[in-house]
Amino acid sequence: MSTSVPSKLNRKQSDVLWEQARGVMPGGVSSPVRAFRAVGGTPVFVRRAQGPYIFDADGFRAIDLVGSWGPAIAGHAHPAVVEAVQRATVDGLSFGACCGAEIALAQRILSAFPHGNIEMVRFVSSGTEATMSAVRLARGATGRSRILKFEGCYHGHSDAFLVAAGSGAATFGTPTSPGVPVEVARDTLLAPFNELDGVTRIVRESGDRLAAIIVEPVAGNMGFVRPAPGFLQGLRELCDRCGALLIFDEVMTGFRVAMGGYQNTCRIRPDITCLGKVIGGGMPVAAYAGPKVLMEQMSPVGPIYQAGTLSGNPLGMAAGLATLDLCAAPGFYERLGARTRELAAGLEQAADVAGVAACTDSEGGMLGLTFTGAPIRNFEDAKAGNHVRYARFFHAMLDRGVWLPPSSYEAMFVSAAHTTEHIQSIVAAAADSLEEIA
Ligand code: KE4
Repeated sequence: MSTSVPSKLNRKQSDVLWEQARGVMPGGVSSPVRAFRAVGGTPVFVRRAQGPYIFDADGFRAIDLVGSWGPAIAGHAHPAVVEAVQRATVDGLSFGACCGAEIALAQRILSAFPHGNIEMVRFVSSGTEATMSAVRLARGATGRSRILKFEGCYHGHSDAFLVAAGSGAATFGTPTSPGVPVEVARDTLLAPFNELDGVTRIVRESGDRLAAIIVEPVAGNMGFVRPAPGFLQGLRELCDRCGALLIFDEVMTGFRVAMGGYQNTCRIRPDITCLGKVIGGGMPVAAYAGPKVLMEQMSPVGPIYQAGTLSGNPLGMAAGLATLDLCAAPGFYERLGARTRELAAGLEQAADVAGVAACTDSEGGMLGLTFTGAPIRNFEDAKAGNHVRYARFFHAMLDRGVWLPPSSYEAMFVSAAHTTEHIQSIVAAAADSLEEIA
């Protein structure tokens, strides 16, 4: 949807690169959201990033609230992370063999989940691999084929997840993408996020065929949507009732909203946890994790197969360890959460002054801004937001040196490198921008 007034700044070099990119890569990008289809204009080409900033091909600097979609929690190119990766690099980039760094990062992750539901970790190279493998584990362990996901939750691009709901409370999936066989989609059920009625009916009618319920415990792919009181607990009880496994997709929330993840905040214990983003500190690292009795059903111990050339890659392990070291500093999440709440409050106040309907919410270092009159609770609410206004806000902020997610169906991410001064600059830019677009 090309809707907004593209950037007023002269981004000549980005235009040149954009032309070249579209000649050699589909849509000019390696991942669709980067193409600015939702906000219009020429995508930014980042030349380098440092701390809270990105620097684009035209030399413009912007305060970054995308943070590589979550990994840059310590700020871009943090010296400790860079040094750890440089040190690992000189010993070789990839072995395709066991290495001690995998054990160290696995132990570090396990230590962040002290409640007994996570005893083993398997590393993969993307969030998609993590959730795809978690579903295969759930299907293999239960001998069942159906899974249930929630509208508006995104779990990566494996076939089982590229399905849309039909009408009604909980329905069979229909493919949202060519290439996804109907037969695959029909094994994925959809229900509205934050509602238990549809899930309860599914469990009552055919819970004995349900392998897993997968959910983002705090949704970050339809904007930021907080779980309603009792929702996650209800899913846990429904899974216990029918023998399905509960999968928390914490690829985004893991080590982002708290040490470990949101499950440590909400105290609901999933059977399988998917992680990514922060645990790789910017390198391609993700993981799925759970109790030994489940995880040891994975090859080579058990019969359920999953593999990966670059899984447990030494550079990724080094970046992840250095990042989690920084996250383990005393008060890290308290400071990050306070800074993020300060931003959320500032944005909401700026909208209020400009007479623009907007809602914000945040958890740890993750926040959402929607141009709606009330907080969004599900995908229907998210779709009803003013997306044209968001697109205009995006460019107005970019022109003022603030880089927001190029889609209103995303969350924003604050890093430890964002100071109060950065937050105040963002809020000032927002006040100006909202006045311009109101
Ligand atoms: P990747 O395969 O992109 O590493 O992870 C997939 C994934 C799984 N689960 C959750 C909760 C996720 O948010 C993601 C990926 N997040 C998007 C941003 N919303 C990645 C950005 C992109 O697609 O380019």
